[in-house]
Amino acid sequence: MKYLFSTFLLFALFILPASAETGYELWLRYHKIQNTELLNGYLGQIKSFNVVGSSATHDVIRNELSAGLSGLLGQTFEPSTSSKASLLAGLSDEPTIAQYLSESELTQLGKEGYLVKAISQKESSRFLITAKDPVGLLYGTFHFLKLLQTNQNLASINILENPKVDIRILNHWDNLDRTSERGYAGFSIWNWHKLPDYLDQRYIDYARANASIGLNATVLTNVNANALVLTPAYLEKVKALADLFRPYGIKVYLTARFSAPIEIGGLDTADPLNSDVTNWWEEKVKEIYEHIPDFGGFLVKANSEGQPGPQNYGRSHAEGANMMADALKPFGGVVMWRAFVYSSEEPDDRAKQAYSEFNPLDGSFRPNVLVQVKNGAIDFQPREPFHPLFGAMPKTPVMMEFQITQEYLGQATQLVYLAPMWKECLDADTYVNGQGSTVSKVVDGSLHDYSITGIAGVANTGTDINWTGHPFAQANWYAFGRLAWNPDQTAQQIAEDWIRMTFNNHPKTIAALSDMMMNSWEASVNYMTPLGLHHLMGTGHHYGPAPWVSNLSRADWTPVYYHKADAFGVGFDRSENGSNAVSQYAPEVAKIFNSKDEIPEKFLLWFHHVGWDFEMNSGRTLWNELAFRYQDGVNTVRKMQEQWQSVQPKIDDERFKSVQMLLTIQEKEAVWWKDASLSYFQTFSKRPIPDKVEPPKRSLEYYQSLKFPFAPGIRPSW
Ligand code: BDP
Repeated sequence: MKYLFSTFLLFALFILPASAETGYELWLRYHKIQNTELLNGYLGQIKSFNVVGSSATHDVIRNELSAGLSGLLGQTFEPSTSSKASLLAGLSDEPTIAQYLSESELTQLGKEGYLVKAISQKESSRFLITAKDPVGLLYGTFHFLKLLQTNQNLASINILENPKVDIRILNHWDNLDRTSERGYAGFSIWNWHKLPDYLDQRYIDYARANASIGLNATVLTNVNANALVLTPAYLEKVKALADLFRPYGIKVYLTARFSAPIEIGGLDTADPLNSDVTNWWEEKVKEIYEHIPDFGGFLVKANSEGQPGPQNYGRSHAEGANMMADALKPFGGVVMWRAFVYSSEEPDDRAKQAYSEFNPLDGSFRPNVLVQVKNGAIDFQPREPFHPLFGAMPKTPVMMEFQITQEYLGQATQLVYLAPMWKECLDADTYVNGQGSTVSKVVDGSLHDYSITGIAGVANTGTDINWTGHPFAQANWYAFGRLAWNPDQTAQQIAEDWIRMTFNNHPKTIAALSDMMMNSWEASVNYMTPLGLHHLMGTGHHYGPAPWVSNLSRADWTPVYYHKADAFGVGFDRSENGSNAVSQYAPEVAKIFNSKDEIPEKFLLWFHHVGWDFEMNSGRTLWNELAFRYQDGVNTVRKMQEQWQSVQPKIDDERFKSVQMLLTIQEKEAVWWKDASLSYFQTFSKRPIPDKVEPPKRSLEYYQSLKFPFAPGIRPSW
């Protein structure tokens, strides 16, 4: 027995890896730097650190630097109090720090901004991290650790950063029963039942992860809201989370169900102009701020997909939003009012409805209301042209809503790096104030001089050990934070940083993984919805292809409404001759979108119904091009499989196998999308599958028969 035990110990010590790479650490892996040149060079001169000053955030910084420096540099680091420490961190008005700062550095440093610089003297390298507020100092600390993790040369480092957007927020579509709408990584990370007394370590690690990428806010609950979260018992729980997140600079927000005064307030109306209703909200908001003095405010989905709202009482979205904004104003809170609305009666093109509803309301919202607009006018489809509301509300802060969780982009079985998609939208030119009026200038407030700005991402976190289900889905959380901080960064740079921090700094790893990531979104668009097609997914769960579905309770929930395939061709005519959705864009943009010949082909079928034999840029007919795109998407996934295989020696077994299996699933799913879609569209085009395109493996009837009653992420009532 004794022998057996010691044999096991030996096995455990020498054969099992020191710590399994579960992915739990995310990009905050502080494993010893492998580059000995760096370690023996100036990094070796980092012997001590001193975080000057005190606050809960300062303590967080000390812990992070102890863990980070000890792990990365391979020796124990404890906080020191020496003003000669190799790394000094502190607010810019601390005398120990101030002596190293110039006037111009001080003027350039804004709220939440930071400065990281080398203050080398003689032969010894020393470094300084400073900011005007503690959270800026925390951001600077994470930046410094990132420089180490990514093996950058620190010798003459001098980085001054300020965030470009004020509210950088995650939206959790999490329910109080711990299910997560459109969540593919297990249950909600909020354990409401055990809160407020049980404070899971995950909450802290969640806050660390967000702070490390500059996120400063979170909405804990689903936009399809449950009013119970506003009751005293739940507010205690919310307070517990808010208290934990505060040192990390993260403010808590909640979704507010418009009918809460009826459901939990005992009133018989939620009319925003009724004084009992306004009083109820005022009292409720007061109660919330007694629990959470820095509460951020409300996110509201109203009169959309069955949610209650002001229109139930004949009032406008502005009247509803302003009522809540007035209640929040004395405490500095804001309302994020969603523009994701489409009427159940309205026969108009769904893509036009949000603009039609909100554009006339520009100027009628209170200053503490932001209108939250999805990147595209339909619904987080694999690719959408930018939403026409960007640029169309100069007097109302319009904030961006991206979806990090991959509801329509492969859920948790596909590697799809979303930063290139977000960049395509942010970099798009609205032309509203002439050339260069990009969406990112709307979002960062510079185009219309907004007094408050925001960018939201629908979170992809869950209870899975690696947080996001697919190991590469972590990159989307990471990239969202980085782009929220500064929408002008490139998707490639963000990918490279993430790869270095999450995997390793080997050039082969970086080259292979960044290539896979950078091509993955275009590939997924090709094998799901090429050339501007959209909304072709399975009903309810949105998993897999179902372009044939035509019989749902509303026409604009069916794929056939969107692709309009017939004997002539395919695509939704939104040109002047069709729904005229093009007219919602500035004339320069509308002109291009309106023309079949000028429009970029990626948006062709979004705006036009095009004949099967229409000649594409490649010289192929539309039908052949469609088939080629589907095949191209599949081929890219196969290439991704090879690229992953090529880095096997550089990746730990655990994550290697996990991604390998997921890529096998992705390849099958890509082929399935191609085969099901082409078999279906062929019933209209009546043209052969071109050479070099693999013919569908099964019959159309087979694809139509597939059912997925337990696909994840679906709301039980859908
Ligand atoms: C759709 C989702 C649905 C959400 C809705 C929204 O399918 O679950 O409730 O968006 O954003 O994409 O409100």
